[in-house]
Amino acid sequence: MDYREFTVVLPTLNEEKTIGVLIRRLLGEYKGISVFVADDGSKDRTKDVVTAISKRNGKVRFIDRSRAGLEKGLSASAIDGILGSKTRFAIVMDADLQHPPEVVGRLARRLSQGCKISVAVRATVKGWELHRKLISKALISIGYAMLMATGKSRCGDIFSGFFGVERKLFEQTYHKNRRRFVGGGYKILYDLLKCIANGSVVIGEVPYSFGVREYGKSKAGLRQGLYLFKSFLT
Ligand SMILES: Nc1nc2c(ncn2[C@@H]2O[C@H](COP(=O)(O)OP(=O)(O)O)[C@@H](O)[C@H]2O)c(=O)[nH]1
Ligand SMILES: [Mg+2]
Repeated sequence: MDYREFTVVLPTLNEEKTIGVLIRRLLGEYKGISVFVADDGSKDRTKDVVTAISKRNGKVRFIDRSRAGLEKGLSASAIDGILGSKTRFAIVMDADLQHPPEVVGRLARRLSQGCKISVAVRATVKGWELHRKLISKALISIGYAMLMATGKSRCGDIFSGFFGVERKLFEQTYHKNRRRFVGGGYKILYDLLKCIANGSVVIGEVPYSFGVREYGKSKAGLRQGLYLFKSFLT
């Protein structure tokens, strides 16, 4: 595998405890890979940790989105990272180690085999309270039904935050459908799927186990739930 064709996009908000470990693992396991950290003004040492690594490795980039006055949000940050990456493919993942770095290679392989999108599918989710599991299941059913009703391509985890995409496909889709991408939300993959021409892409799937967050705090909450309804309706 030639990892020079891949950029891992990492949206961050206060991930000082995990970001350094994650980037070093990615650089160690996937020779030649690029890393793009899109940060929304973390108040901890996230920026210091990443810029220290990027000084030694030109393939690691950091942007402080808050200084550029850009719209805040996980999806908005991921979009900037994908559009700003210079490689043929981009892989978006969380920076808190809940997305295992070893899955990146399997997502990359699917893309290099011809899938335009590859999705890490949560086969099990550890550590979520029952109410979060139930709400998630209900929302996934709604999203899935909406994709089905409009004849869109689907996959086993339409809300996954861990996926790879051919940059050209993303660029074209995003530029035609800018307003349908909800920057403040978490569900960029769903926004992408709902905008892609019917049945036009092959999606590769890689099952994995979504880990427990051991460091830092989840930023998911009611606000992201509301943004999801905006995603459904736009
Ligand atoms: N740039 C940016 N990253 C964010 C934002 N909210 C969350 N993240 C990052 O997105 C990833 C997933 O967030 P997290 O809170 O762990 O969501 P959860 O896993 O669904 O509970 C982590 O890398 C966060 O640092 C945001 O508003 N802006
Ligand atoms: Mg998380």
